This record gives sequence, structure tokens and C-alpha cells, in this order.
Amino acid sequence: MSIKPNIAAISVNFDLGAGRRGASHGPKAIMEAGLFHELQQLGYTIDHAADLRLPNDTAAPLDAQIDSHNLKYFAEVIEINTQLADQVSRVVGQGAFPLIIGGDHSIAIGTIGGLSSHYANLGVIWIDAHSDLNTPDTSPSGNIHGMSLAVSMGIGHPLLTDIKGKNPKVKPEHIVLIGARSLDEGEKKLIRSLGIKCFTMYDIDRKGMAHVMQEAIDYLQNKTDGVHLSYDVDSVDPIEAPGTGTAVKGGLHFREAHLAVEMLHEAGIVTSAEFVEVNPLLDDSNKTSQLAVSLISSLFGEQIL
Ligand code: EXY
Ligand code: MN
Ligand code: MN
Ligand code: MN
Repeated sequence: MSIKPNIAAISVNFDLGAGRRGASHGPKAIMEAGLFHELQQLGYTIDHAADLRLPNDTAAPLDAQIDSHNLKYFAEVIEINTQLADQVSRVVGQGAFPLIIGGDHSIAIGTIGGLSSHYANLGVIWIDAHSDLNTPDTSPSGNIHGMSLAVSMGIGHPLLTDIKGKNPKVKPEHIVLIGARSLDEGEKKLIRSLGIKCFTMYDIDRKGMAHVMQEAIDYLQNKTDGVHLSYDVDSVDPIEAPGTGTAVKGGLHFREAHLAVEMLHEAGIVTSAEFVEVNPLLDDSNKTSQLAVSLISSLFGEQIL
């Protein structure tokens, strides 16, 4: 990012992919924490390209024709992600940098769907306490935010995997997981069988975040033509990021969380980003929305000195 792109912010006021309500208020809280101001201070032009929500943000009746086995709010997840994919594809077509603000992590389906037709080999860096690699058969919850990365690889219900763009949208060898510490059995099997690069918290403890990020960058740099950063704030330790619906202790420290995005800025490989799972209803004095603004600012080049 040496030449500053125009940033197209897309807010996605949606939380029906999660097991509890509240992440739909994430975009407003992140905006109120000063997102646009911070990015403008860094010299960017930022446009609020879309502000997505379902017309009636409650449980719409599922189409009885749809087999929605273990897929909660299936119709709503399809609807919001179809809209999101269209918006993401539109702003990429205009040459802007898509910055998606969630919302629960099910929106990665639409983001990656919208990106996928623009890249032959899209890389994905997935920073998360979880891997979001469940299928309806392996999911313990039926919550689609725990399935979005699997869907992006073409694994899951066809009505999800077929949302816009290509199917599969991303190849397993173009994915890097960072920060994992809460994986379900089916997810572990998938990571192993597909050989997905995964840096768990153990790896981060052993190698250090700088080493892990450099490995991730080197791994993707020469085999991808774009890299999407999908940053779930529950990757960060709940002490720093209490405002999230599926907090897991033993997460990234404040500096580790920032170093990741600082190194990505320096490497200049990121072509789109999303920040998800801020839940203001669970937050402590806007700590988590402020953290999100700080992480986004670092991704776009804010420096300490
Ligand atoms: N693995 C659990 C499930 O599938 O229900 C928890 C998933 C949480 C997903 C969060 C947002 O990253
Ligand atoms: Mn500042
Ligand atoms: Mn997630
Ligand atoms: Mn998560």
C-alpha cells in the first residue's frame, strides 16, 4: 500500500450468523470510535460505500423448500451475503480497497464471494480464536459464523457455497489461520486433511508473533494475486477485547494483535480486509470498538514513531 488507495467502507449490520445478538451494532460502535477520522488523518480518502442490513432485522420464516438442517437463520445469512458480495465486487471493480466492518463472521461468505471473481488465486489470512471450518454435519451449534471459511472453500450447503463469484472461492493452500485456540473435532480433521497452514496460540507462544507473521507473508506472497485479511476480534485476549460473543481466553496480547497488522502493512500484500465480531452489548467502555479502530489504523500504516 505505498500508493494510498481509496477506501470503500462497507458496514454490515448483521448478527444472525452468531449464537447471540449484538454484533449487528458493531459497525456503528466502530464508526463512533472514530474510524473515518483516523483513516483520514493517515491521508486516505474513505467513502461509506454501503450500509447493509436486512429490512426486518428479525427472524424471517425460512423457506420450507430449503433444507436448513443445522443452519440457523439460513435464509437471512444467504440474503445478507448476497447483497454484500455484490457491494464488494462493485467497489473492487471501481479500484477501491474494500474495508468491511461487521457484523458476525458469517459475512466472510459474502466478502470472499465478492472478491473471488476478481482474483485467480486469492489468499486469505484468517486471524481468529476459531477456524470457522464447520459444516452442518460437524457444527456443535448450527451457527453459520462457525462455518464461513469452510463455505469459502466450497464445503457446505450448496446455497451457501454458490453465493456469487466462484465456487470454491479460495483454495486450502492459499489460507493461513492465525491465533487458533478453540477448534472442534471436525475442524481439526479438515485442517489436517487439507493441509491448511495453521498457526495456533501454541505456535505464537513458541515462535513469537513476528516470526509467525513473516512465515504467513512468505507463504502467500508469491502464489496469490491478492490477500484478504479476515480479522475476528475474538482472536485477541478477552482482557483487551471483552466485547465479543465467543470470547476464548489465552488470546493475542495487545501488541501481538497490532504487530500482525503492522507487518501486513509493511509487506503491502493486503488487498481487502474485514473486521468482525465486535459486540457492543458485551463491551466494556467501548474497549473493543476502540481496539478495532486501532488495529485498522495500524493496517493502514499508523506508526508509533
Ligand atoms: N466452533 C464453534 C461453532 O462452530 O459453533 C464456535 C464458532 C465461533 C465462530 C466465531 C466467530 O469465530
Ligand atoms: Mn491517531
Ligand atoms: Mn470467526
Ligand atoms: Mn472467532
